Amino acid sequence: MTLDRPLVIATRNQGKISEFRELLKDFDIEIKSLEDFGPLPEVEEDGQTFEDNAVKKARFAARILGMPALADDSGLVVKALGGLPGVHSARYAGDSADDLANNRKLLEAMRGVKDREASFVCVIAIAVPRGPALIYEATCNGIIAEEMKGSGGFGYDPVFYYPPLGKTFAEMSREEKNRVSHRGKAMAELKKEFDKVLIWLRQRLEEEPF
Ligand code: ITT
Repeated sequence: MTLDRPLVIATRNQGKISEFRELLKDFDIEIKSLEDFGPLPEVEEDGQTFEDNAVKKARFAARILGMPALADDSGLVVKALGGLPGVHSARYAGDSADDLANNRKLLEAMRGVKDREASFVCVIAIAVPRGPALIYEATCNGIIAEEMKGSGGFGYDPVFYYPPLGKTFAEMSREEKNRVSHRGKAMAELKKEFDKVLIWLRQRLEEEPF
């Protein structure tokens, strides 16, 4: 089963792009990301939930590129912070914040806090330009570390300690992280059904030529 056009991973986040390329490497489809298309209009991520934002990103990319698109909206939900940074994870320390600034702000907010439980959440949406989207969601539970550790991964990986393996996400290889992470688990669900998803995409693309 294949597609007559590429599947676009609707992100410019290099960390996500390389994780998705690894996760989809066994399928006979051409994968592109927004990085392959040069400057494009930006979608406003103003949804109240991960699902709203994931669908918005997937549909927007599908519409402007005329191709099926897969988008991921994800973030870190910290119990003691009432769920923050949550859907605001990418911009926790400000609109142009980088990963380091976000991690520093989080460690500062968590200084002296005993309850350090947190979960990573990932919602994946697959869409064509019009009509419904497919949704896959998964979480991964862990602990906010006292300090950053490790140099792999991206985003909050250096501060997300995963007790079953005794290390932070940033101390894991990509394969190791994909086996247990929120994104890896959501993708495992999607991969189980991927042949059916490709049939669904083909039908939708035939019904709605664009
Ligand atoms: P796109 O919207 O283009 O996909 P983004 O980086 O803005 O890229 P999100 O809006 O989904 O992505 O924000 C998710 C943020 O949550 C991301 O910037 C990271 O800081 C964090 N995050 C998500 N998944 C993560 C992971 O596996 N490891 C570490 N941090 C992660």
